[in-house]
Amino acid sequence: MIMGRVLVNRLVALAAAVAACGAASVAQAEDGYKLWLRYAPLQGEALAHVRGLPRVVYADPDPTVALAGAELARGLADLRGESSRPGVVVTASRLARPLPPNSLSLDCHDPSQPTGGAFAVSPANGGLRVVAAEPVGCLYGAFALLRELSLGRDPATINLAERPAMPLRMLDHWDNPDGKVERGYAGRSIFDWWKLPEHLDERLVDYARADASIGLNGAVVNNVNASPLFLTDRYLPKLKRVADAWRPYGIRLYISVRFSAPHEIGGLATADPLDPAVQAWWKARADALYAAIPDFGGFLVKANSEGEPGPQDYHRSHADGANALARAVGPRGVVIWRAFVYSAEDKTDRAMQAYNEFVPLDGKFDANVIVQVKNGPIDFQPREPFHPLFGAMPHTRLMFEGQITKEYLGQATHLVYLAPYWKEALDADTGRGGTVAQVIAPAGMAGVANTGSDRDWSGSHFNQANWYAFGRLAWNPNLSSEQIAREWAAQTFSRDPAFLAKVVTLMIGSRQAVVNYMTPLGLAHQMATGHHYGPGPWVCDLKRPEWNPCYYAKADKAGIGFDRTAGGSNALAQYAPSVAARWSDPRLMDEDYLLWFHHVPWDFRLRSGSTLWADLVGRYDRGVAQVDQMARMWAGQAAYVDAERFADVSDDLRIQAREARWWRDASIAYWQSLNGLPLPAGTRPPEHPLEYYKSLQFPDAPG
Ligand code: GCV
Repeated sequence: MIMGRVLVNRLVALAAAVAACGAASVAQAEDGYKLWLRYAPLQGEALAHVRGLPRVVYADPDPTVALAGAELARGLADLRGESSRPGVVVTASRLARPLPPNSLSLDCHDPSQPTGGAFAVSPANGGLRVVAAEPVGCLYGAFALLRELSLGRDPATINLAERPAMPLRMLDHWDNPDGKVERGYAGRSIFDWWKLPEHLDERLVDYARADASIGLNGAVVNNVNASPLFLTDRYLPKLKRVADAWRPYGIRLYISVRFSAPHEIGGLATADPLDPAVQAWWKARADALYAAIPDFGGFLVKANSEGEPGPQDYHRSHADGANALARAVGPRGVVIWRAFVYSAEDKTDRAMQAYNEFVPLDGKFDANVIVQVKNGPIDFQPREPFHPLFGAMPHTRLMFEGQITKEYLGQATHLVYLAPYWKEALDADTGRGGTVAQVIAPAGMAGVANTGSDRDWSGSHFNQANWYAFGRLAWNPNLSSEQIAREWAAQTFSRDPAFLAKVVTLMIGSRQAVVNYMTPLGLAHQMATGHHYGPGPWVCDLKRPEWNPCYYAKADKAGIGFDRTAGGSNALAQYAPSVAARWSDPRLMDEDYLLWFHHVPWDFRLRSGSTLWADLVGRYDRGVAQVDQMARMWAGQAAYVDAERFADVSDDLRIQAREARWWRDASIAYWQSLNGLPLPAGTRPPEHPLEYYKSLQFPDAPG
């Protein structure tokens, strides 16, 4: 965030507050730091309800239960508009039974309750009771109760019984030890490894609290393009300090490891996973980590991918590599092995390589190995079909990897709400015995984090919604995108129904808008190489073919699209027959995936009757119009949002509106240079000639 703008916004907000002095409800300037945990004072009947709740919270001295009690007392005071009078937390070694009347009680060691973070909340004895088998269940229950109350629910009607849908609910940080964040658009890393272990930034505690509030329970603290530093003795006390701070919030710490570390920092001649000395080295490192951090989560590995070292360097398989590390970790934790692989030598369709590599290994991974699969087969594109590995490895635990940081979706500034995007994959029927969400249920979900040192954490206020939504979906993938958007917007901005109706609509439509102005009709990877920000469909001169946007669109004078049918790469055959059948006929299929699977002529007729060319241009135009509409909707919300955050979002929408036009114009200019077709009647020509768009350079792009 630009300091000058922040300062100006603050002054504007202050001026507005002074001008409106005396008015009943002046929204105070906010910088977004509090995320969705603002607990803004309730009003009317909802206020009367929380004021009627007891002020005493009964907890026990377990650190997690104590946190839950304090959160409840503080949150209730804020909701009552009495922040200066937080309730009292009474701790006992175990709660007395019967429960004290007229109390809020946290009953957190009840063996009759399910384990794994489950909780129940119900009215009891004139108050409310949160019950769980373990302290962390109570913490989740306290946050859930506060969420319900924040949304205006009458406590007398609150009856919750929840358990997480999957055991691992994680964030992966692509943060480097020097503080830079790969594909990070929210400032620098939140981890200051240089000052640790002596200095622990309070932000790391606030981070853990935010994660816990949405049910997340793990974080990988460093980039998958991993530095071996994290395996050195020097980093042990640093990692320990963070893990200790996170433990009460139920967040387990994991690290990404570099496969060649035994050779690079261990002084061994090799990192061959079948070499006993290498195995002993990994075991010793794991033992040292567990001695410092008894609940250490485990290792995340990117191997033989994009130049990272891996077992194939020693003619071993991914299973050999993963199992060597898994045996070092043992039953104490897991090894999460990424399936994001594609090679410079392999000339098969990039979208097929992970499946080809991993399916033959099904059943060969140790029980504590989890294979982590991106939502789609390429790389977090605005729209991809679900990854064909889901459902295709029935004897291996598979985990879902989504990208919260919007590398290919407008990064910090474009407003794109990602819940509909992730749900498209999670809800997809694999045709092999369940949806993607069902396939991953025994393992979990990991989201590439969008957090950074910016005051608003995520580079923009609406990007916070994606962090929130990822946690909520990992907790329960059956939640609707609308419900999550409504919850988030009500807690983050305003509970006013008129505001929520507009903002939820804006959020829900935003994903299709970005698809329309960037990569409509199943196009993918049209972003300029390197920064992945703006359009670069013309790029075709990079050595590795699959790093060129032209590889994905396969456009020429005759047509456009990647033929993945039997006549082409036959990637379709990697899906279950029932799924492949849905996408095999370009005339009958869901046109959102048309050019992903088919190469068609420019005059191909879509079901609407228009030609592909006319429809494509129409979709770019629709994307631009959708962003304009989003900006108009937001412009009408000034009364509901503090001036600072209102201005921040307005500025971002202005950038998005300009850049949606840039995407549209550059793409149309390029396709036209290939097909030589006139624009459909009434269509605005691109603002500049193609050469202008090609000449744009962004050496200063973040991430
Ligand atoms: C961490 C994409 C990104 C890379 C990222 C890689 C991955 O290629 O552009 O920055 O590397 O995905 O997921 O490993």
